Amino acid sequence: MPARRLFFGIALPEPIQQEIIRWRAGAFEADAGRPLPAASLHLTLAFLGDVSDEKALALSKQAGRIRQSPFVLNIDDAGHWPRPGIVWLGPRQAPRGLVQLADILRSQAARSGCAQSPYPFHPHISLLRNANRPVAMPSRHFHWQFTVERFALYHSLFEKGRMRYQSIESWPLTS
Ligand code: 2AM
Repeated sequence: MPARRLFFGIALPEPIQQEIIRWRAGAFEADAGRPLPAASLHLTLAFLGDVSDEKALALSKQAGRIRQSPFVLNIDDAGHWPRPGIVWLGPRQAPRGLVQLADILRSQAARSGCAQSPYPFHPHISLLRNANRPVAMPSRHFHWQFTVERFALYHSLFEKGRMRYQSIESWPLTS
C-alpha cells in the first residue's frame, strides 16, 4: 500500500463547526478565499507527511501511550497568513495542555523520521484557503470554547478536487 498523508489533530465539536461557518458567512467578503467545509474544520497538532503503514502503526502505538488530562480550548483569535493563503481562528493564549500534547506528538514524529516544521507550534484552525490577497479581517467579537477530550490520527485525502480529512483512530485524554 502506498504511503498515506497523515496528521494528528483535534476535531471541533459539530455544533461549533456549524456556528463557525454561519459566523464566517457574514464575517468575510465572498472573494476573500475558499471556505473549508464545516466537517473539515480541525486543529493540527503534528503534521506527519506521507507515512508508510508500518510507520503509522508505530506512531499510533506511541500516541496511545500518551497520558494527559483534558483541557479547555478558547477560540478567540483570528489571523491571516498571506503567503500560504490561510485565514485562521485560534486561541489568543494556547493552553498548556495543548502545547504539551503537540510537543509530544511532534517529537515522536521527528524521532520516527517525519520532518517537522522548524517554526514554533502555532495552533490554528484554517477557515479559508487561497487567501493570498489582503483580507478585511472581522473584529474579534467572537468566542467559542470547548473541552478537548480526544485527539485523533487523520488521513488527508484529495477527492473530487478537494481535501478531505478522515479520522483513522482517536484516543481519549484522561485525568
Ligand atoms: P494548514 O491548515 O495550515 O494548511 C492537513 O493538511 C493539515 O496539516 C492541515 O491542517 C494543514 O495545515 C497541515 N499541514 C499541511 N501541510 C503541512 C506542512 N508541510 N507542515 C505543517 N502542517 C501542514
